[in-house]
Amino acid sequence: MKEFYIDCDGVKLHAKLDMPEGAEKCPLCILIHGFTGHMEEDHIIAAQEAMNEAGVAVLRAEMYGHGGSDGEFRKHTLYKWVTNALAVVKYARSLDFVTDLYLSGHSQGGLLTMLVGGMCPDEFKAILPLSPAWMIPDGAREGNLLGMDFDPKHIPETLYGWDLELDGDYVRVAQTIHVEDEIERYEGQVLIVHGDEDETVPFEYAQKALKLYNNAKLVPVVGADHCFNGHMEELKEAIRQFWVK
Ligand code: FER
Repeated sequence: MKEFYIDCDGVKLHAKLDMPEGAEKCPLCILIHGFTGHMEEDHIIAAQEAMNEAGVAVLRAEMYGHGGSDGEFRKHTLYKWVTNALAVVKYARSLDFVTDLYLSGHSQGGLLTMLVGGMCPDEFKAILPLSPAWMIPDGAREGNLLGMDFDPKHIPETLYGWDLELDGDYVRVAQTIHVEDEIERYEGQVLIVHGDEDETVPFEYAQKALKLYNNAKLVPVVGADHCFNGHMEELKEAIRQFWVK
């Protein structure tokens, strides 16, 4: 494992690169955590291990305001995360051992994966959104995020929910994001893995994405919650199977 920082316009992004055993040249998958998350969470490690076992190098990166990266949590927005992810993609592209590039992320990182997939439609061999939280922009427009209601036309200075404080700019940014447009722009292969008992992101969003994508596969994990607690082996198996077919 190699630990380092990737520069994003002066913002340091904490990253770790894990190589599969014995590989010289191999594919690489960028892997991104969710909202309030970081790269050492059990489900992120599980995804990383499954990819490594399938012969894929994994570049875990932490986004603005999360984990060991620069920035304050309350000031993160999806635009900042998109800018960060593009810097990570540029870094990954510069590595000469990489054969094919893949992008994966959990929840808000899964939403990010869907957005960046649409922005770089020729960059990735496939994208793997895990429990992607692509209802966030809808929630921002409807005035419901973090389990709290607000007036979407009079966005509060700060959102208080889930014991967190989040700047209103998060909502302003999220309101402008239309995930369907980016789904349409990405015509490559997509693997969605989602627990059918997810209490944070409704499973129906995975079914809706499956229909909208040109070439998607959905692996439901029966009985699993948002972070696949108690179902880590099924998450790993879904990911391994994607490569080892
Ligand atoms: C929300 C529901 C889910 C929300 C964020 C999430 C900002 C993200 C969850 C995750 O990334 O795990 O209302 O509001």
